[in-house]
Parts: sequence; C-alpha cells; structure tokens
Amino acid sequence: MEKVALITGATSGIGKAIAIKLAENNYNLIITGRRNDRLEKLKIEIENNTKSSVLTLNFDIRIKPEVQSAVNQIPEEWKNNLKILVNNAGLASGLEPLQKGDSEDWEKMIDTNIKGLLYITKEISPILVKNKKGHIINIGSIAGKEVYPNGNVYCATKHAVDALTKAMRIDLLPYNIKVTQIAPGMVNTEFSTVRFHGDTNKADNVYKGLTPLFAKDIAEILFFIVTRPEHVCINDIIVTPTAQANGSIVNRINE
Ligand code: NDP
Ligand code: 8X3
Repeated sequence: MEKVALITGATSGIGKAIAIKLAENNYNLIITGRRNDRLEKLKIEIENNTKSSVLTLNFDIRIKPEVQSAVNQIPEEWKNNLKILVNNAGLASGLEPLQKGDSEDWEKMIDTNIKGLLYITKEISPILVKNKKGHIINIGSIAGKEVYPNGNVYCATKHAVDALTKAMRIDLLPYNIKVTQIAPGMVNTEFSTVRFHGDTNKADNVYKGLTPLFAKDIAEILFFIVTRPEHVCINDIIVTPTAQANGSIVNRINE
C-alpha cells in the first residue's frame, strides 16, 4: 500500500472534494464524518471510479473517546503509510452579535473547530512522527485572519486554527512534518445552510449576485500544496472569490 490520506469531514463540501481529488491521484483514503450513509456512498463512488481503497471512520470529532477509538481501528498497514492529515471538519453555527449569541452555538463551534481538531491531531501526529514524514493541512478561514460583524465566535475559533497551525509547524519541525493552512473566503458548500440552522433561503442569499469559490477550487489548491518537492512547505494560503476583497467586502451584481 502506498500513500494514505486522512480527511476529516468528508461527507460534504470541501472535505468531499479533497477526497475525490486525492483518490483520482492514487491516494488511499481514510474519510471521516458523522453521517455514515454519506461516508459509505462516497467509499463506493471512489472505489468504483478510481484505483483507491477507502476506509470509513464514523465518529463525532467533538467526543474525545470516539476519536481515539476510531483511530485505534485503523489497520497497521494504513498507519504505516499515512502521509497526509487534512483537518477539515468544522462549522459555523449562527451569525448574531455577541450580546445576542446562543451559547449552544458557541460550544458547537469551539468543540468542533478547536477541540475536535486538537483531538484528531493528537492521535494522528504521533503516527506521522513515527513515519518520520507527513503533512498536516488545516482548513482555516479568512475568518481566522480578520473578524467581521456577527462572526465573533466563529472568527475566534478560526483564529485559533491559525495559531495552532503555526504552533504545530514549530512542534513538528524536528520530525520532518510539513504544516500548512488554507484559509478560504466564501465557498459554496453546506456551510451557510449549517450556519443558518437549515434555513436554505438565508444560505442562498450569502452567494447571491456573485460567483463564490467551489469546493473543487480548494481541492485543487490542496493538491498543489501536497505535490511540492520534499524541501518545500507552503505555510499559508488565503483564497477568496474574485468578487470578495476581505471578510466583509464583496462585489455583488445588482446591489
Ligand atoms: P460543509 O458543511 O459542507 O462540510 C462540513 C464537514 O464537516 C462535513 O463533512 C461534516 O460532516 C463535518 N463535521 C461537522 N461537524 C462535525 C463533527 N462534530 N464531527 C465530525 N465531522 C463534522 O462545509 P464546508 O465544506 O464548507 O466546511 C469545511 C471546512 O471549511 C470547515 O472547517 C469550515 O469552517 C471551513 N471553511 C468553509 C468556508 C466556506 O465558505 N464554505 C470558508 C472557509 C473555511 P458530518 O456532518 O457528516 O459530521
Ligand atoms: C467561512 C467563510 O467568510 O463565512 O469560513 O467566514 S466566512
């Protein structure tokens, strides 16, 4: 077995697009998420259309024992060939001024985007250290580079991802492990539907009058990053749609 990549949050959006891109390029995959039906469907799709093998791990990244027991299920051969960890699972929940915010939304974001990312990295990074090689790619956000109105806690969690990316790069430096952050602006996935608690009208409005990024755009960037020569580590990439200047200024047609 050659080249294994583990992608968290592969049931949708950016994680799913990354899984497909890496499978098309001969990576075997470990894909994770809570929606097992989607994981199994993606496994079949990839195994029918590429030469890659897929292992599915169905768990909630917020629950430490679930993360630990899922990683324990990975067969030794897969662990020995694990080269890439994509920390992608994440979400925004709510878009309200802080004083009106819902603490359940805050906890969901903190538990997923910060604590979940830490739990899986704590389990996987020793495997990469043992393999004396590896690449961790954290999916941050433009919300980790600046803050925008009502983004408060989501922005804080993505600032944490920004800081953790830099910290991981230092701590894993002696072990030949690359650490990269991709920080996208607006990508049209299920992200906004989740942010607005299932309100698809509100979600559609986010992308109205502009061409957003698509999950495939991020997958292509990730593939470029992981195919650089051994001595090259891309630290950080901010990518927005052409119609987005920063976290809060966009150019909409008919506005
Ligand atoms: P989607 O909602 O389409 O996908 C999110 C993925 O994360 C799903 O596969 C979901 O799987 C997984 N996930 C969420 N919560 C958990 C959990 N508790 N346990 C396990 N998996 C979980 O959104 P995107 O693809 O857009 O989001 C992917 C990443 O990209 C996130 O970190 C997001 O913050 C970031 N991002 C998104 C941008 C955008 O505009 N879309 C821009 C910048 C960054 P499941 O529900 O099956 O568990
Ligand atoms: C997702 C992009 O602009 O909604 O991280 O924060 S944004």
